[in-house]
Amino acid sequence: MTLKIYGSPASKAFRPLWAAEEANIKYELVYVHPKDAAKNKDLRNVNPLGKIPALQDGDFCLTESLALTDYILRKYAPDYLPQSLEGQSDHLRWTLFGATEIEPVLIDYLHAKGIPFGDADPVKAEEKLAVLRPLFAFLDQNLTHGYLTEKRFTAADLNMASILTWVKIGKINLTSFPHLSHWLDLCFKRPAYLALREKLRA
Ligand SMILES: N[C@@H](CCC(=O)N[C@@H](CS)C(=O)NCC(=O)O)C(=O)O
Repeated sequence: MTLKIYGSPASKAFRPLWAAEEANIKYELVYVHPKDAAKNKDLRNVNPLGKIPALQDGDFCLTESLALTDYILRKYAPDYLPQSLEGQSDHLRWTLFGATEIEPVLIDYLHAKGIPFGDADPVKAEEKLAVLRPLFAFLDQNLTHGYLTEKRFTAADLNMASILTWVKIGKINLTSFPHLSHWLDLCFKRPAYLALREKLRA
């Protein structure tokens, strides 16, 4: 049975879709718009909370976008997982740092910029940027070897870069963080990332 990913590409479903492209597996995107998620019966069979993304692989169902990327890569492309104990701990560290420290502030920042809709609040946007800058500086310092761990692209990079797609959407200027900026460019130029963008455009 083909692995199914429920969600819309413009949501956090982009994360497992990217992982599936990196793993080069056959998968089906079951399109569910966030607005319709709560009342979509098929989705609720996979995720009773009615949130996207959700994954179904045979009898196995899973939720949480970053758990989905981990599952896909661990099962279908295990080389993407860091091999060393330190690398595995880094993977967990960066995934948690991205999800708990960076993402909530980034989302607040976007809302303060009026994205995706609503009134912009420039003062609040600047406050949120002031919180983000030291977090970006910390990432920058940890990217001097090119990638977040094991000096190669791993699941840790995929998770962090997929969280930082919000940086692109918010057009945040990263020139003060050259390592971070270079690394993010490399991530967004990966063949699997570009192939996914192309597929979604078609
Ligand atoms: N922590 C969850 C967040 C899931 C989530 O909030 N998904 C949003 C779209 S990105 C959603 O389903 N919204 C619809 C709703 O809450 O009714 C994850 O990373 O997968």
